[in-house]
Amino acid sequence: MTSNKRRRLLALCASFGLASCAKQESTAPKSPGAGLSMRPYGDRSPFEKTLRGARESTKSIGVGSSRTPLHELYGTITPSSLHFERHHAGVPVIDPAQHRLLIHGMVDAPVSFSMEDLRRLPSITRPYFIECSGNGGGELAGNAGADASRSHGLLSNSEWTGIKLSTLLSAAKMQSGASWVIAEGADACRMARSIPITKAMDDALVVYAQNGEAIRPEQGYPLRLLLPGWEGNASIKWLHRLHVASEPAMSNQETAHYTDLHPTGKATIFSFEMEASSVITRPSGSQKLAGSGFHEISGLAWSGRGKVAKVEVSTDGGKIWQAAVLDEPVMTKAVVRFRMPWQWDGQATVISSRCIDETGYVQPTRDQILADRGPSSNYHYNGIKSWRVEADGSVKNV
Ligand SMILES: Nc1nc2c(c(=O)[nH]1)N[C@H]1C(S)=C(S)[C@@H](COP(=O)(O)O)O[C@H]1N2
Ligand SMILES: [Mo]
Repeated sequence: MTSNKRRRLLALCASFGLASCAKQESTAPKSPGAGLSMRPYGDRSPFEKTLRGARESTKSIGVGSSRTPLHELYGTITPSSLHFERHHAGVPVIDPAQHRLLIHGMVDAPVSFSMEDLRRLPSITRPYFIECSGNGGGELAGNAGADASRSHGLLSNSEWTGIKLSTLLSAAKMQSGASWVIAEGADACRMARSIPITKAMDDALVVYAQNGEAIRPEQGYPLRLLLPGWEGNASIKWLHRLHVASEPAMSNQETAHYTDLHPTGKATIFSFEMEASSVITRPSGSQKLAGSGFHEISGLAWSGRGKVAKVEVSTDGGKIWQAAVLDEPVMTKAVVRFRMPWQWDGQATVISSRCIDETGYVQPTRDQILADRGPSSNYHYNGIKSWRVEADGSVKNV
């Protein structure tokens, strides 16, 4: 270590008050049996009290959503058990041995795949985020909750394994004129969304695994559609049917919901892409800084249009913006962790982050969004997120 580096490290330790560790007692148990016994399916340390993100009120049985506690997590992968959930008609219990995926409509060779058939096909594993287009809506409405789970918790990032949808559609031999694929789920409402054929043949996947094991029932077991970078609603869970057509279905979910209402009363439909966004998770709402001095600022950034190119952080209420470090590798349409060292002077301030993606798109402010679209649609809200740090170290939503 160069003497310069050593001096900086010592200064850092001093800023934490890490002077003496001579008197540290060992916490090691006296015998191997005094700890936890091995379990068939592991669990976290009993000291980790992280709860699944607060469940919203449910209008009827099985309908509702839960949020990922972004402010309590590290890295980029969301533990499967903490993946957010959005169900419109409950979580069906599906025996994979009985499950089939039917591809029909404008195809020369209609085909019905069993799960065993699907697992024989060439597979692919990649991290991608899923974000509900309702994420951040509370920020626009001005009633977002206290923490990053409430403000941005309809976002999760998993490593998915499955098959390219293009592989399956090629097997079914699409006819000319085919321009939409209508995907339908095997839940009580048979939720359906129409997907343009260009997306279906580009990076769309049909996935059966999440973070190294079968996807959870709540994420669509045994099979879901995964449309990288597009609004979560279109990634149909419990996928059992793909109908190839020349027109979209104009289903309930793509006409009555998940459309963007303009102040004129007209609405945009089929607004699929999730635009660049970011949120500082540490320090963030409901956390408390232990004192002035060094703190790492860290958070998540993502773009449905490709890779995150840059994240900028401000610690003075938006006057000066500095580039944060992005954890490599930066993956397309996946969540990226950004970090910036910060010496907090102990004064009340506002911290914010803004994401710039590889297309050059810059995450807008809330005021810009209001000026562009008006206040009537709270889908696809991606405004710059700020947290207020009080002089006593407590962090609040602003
Ligand atoms: N079949 C079916 N697919 C569905 C839904 C649903 O209710 N039924 N919810 C959609 C919505 S609105 C979102 S945001 C995502 C949520 O995926 P997740 O619950 O795995 O997080 O799934 C989508 N796919
Ligand atoms: Mo959603």
